[in-house]
Amino acid sequence: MDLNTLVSRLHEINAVKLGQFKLKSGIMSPIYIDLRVTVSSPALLAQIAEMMYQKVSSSAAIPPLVCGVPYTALPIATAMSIAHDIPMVMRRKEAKAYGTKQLIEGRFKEGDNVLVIEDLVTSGASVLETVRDLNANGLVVTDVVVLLDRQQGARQELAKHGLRLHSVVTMEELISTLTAQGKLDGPTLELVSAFLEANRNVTVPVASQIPVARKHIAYEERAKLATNPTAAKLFNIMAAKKTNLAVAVDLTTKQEVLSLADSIGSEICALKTHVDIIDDFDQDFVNQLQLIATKHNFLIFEDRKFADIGNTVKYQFESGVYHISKWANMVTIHGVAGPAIIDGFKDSIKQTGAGLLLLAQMSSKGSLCVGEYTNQMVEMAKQNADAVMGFICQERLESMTDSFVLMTPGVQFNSKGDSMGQQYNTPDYIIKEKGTDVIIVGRGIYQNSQPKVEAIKYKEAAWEAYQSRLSKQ
Ligand code: S5P
Repeated sequence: MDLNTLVSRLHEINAVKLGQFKLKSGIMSPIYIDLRVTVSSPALLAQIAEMMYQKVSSSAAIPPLVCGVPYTALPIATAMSIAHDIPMVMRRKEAKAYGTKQLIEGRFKEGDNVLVIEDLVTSGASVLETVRDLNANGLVVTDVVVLLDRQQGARQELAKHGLRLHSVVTMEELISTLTAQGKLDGPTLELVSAFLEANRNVTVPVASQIPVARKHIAYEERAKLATNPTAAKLFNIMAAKKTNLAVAVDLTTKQEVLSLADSIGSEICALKTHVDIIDDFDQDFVNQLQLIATKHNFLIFEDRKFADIGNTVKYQFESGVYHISKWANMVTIHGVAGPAIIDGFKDSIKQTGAGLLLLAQMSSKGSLCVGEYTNQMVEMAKQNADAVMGFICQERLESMTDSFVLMTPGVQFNSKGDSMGQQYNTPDYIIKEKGTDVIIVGRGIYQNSQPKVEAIKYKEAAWEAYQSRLSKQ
């Protein structure tokens, strides 16, 4: 298909729209190209993919993999992949739900080169987001192909990142073809031409720069970066005791919890409680637990999962039977009520230096703590970095800075899950592959006939995974 036919077909299917449109970059444009509509014209879609393939192959070697920028370019990439038998990989746009989901789907190996396919580029920001994720997974990108280059800075921006841009048609060519075909004239043509002139090769800010590959740094260094005192304390304990194991002691009598705490205390950095499941909870329990914690140098972590408005959680934290604020070094909170929940903790935290752990992701099947919710939890933490010490999460996200501690439950050696939706991963997978800091193990340890022996196994596995993560870079 030649350019003339392509432009007329795009015009016919209403992929070229005239009016006032806000582009992703924030710029207002009198012309908008909507290539999403091409999914309703499969023959045209296939021809577009072919034109893009020809364009790249005329000046560069076609890489062994293709990847479309989500979402508009996915069908184009698929069409090219099928027509030329080039395997495809897919980038997930959403933050992943939990451990097992990959950011890049498909089979590939480190160092594979990927051709990035996009419908059109303005600033190049969307392409760079995809390249960033591909790079983070060890894939290499040298070439990017688009149907339309809007000529608003993308070529230069991509070149800065060592990326060659191939485009089938430029905005200038599109406009001149439309004009020659009599589809653009009078004031509209003037408007469009003026817009093109004013915005030609203007480099608009790119929202998402490709970050320098993030290094894993040692826990003792992380302690220095921490903005919450309990986070610093925890990192220091982990480094000193050489353990990134926290144990969830979900037992229901004082005696059981205390004797397990004393027996495994030397192996752990934190002990997680659910005090509301202890039948005979009393102040003596707290006193004894604190003595054991001091003896073995671990922190007490009450997994209360506060979720109400600020005023209510203040009472729940400080009052009632448990007086959690008096003894817990750290507590978990949900973000459903919005950032104001944190205000409920501020008074007591100022005095005790305790830390809040935000539930950014959960280990249970079908958890709703995913995507935008997770992103907002990270934002919430950053806005309250004095009170928030870290996250309960299933993976280290780029947005989670090194000042936060990342703690992951849903860990067992020999089970994939329970009958009530819990999902398990191994210590090695969580610490090495998912990049979080602390494993939280419950039944894997306290239900074992030899909990101390088992705790040592978990401790060693998680510590080895951490060391290998540090030495890999
Ligand atoms: O997403 C989560 C968050 C938490 S805090 N999934 C979890 O399982 N937890 C807690 O971790 C849960 O309440 C329990 O205390 C522990 C996991 O226990 P296990 O017996 O399944 O290892």
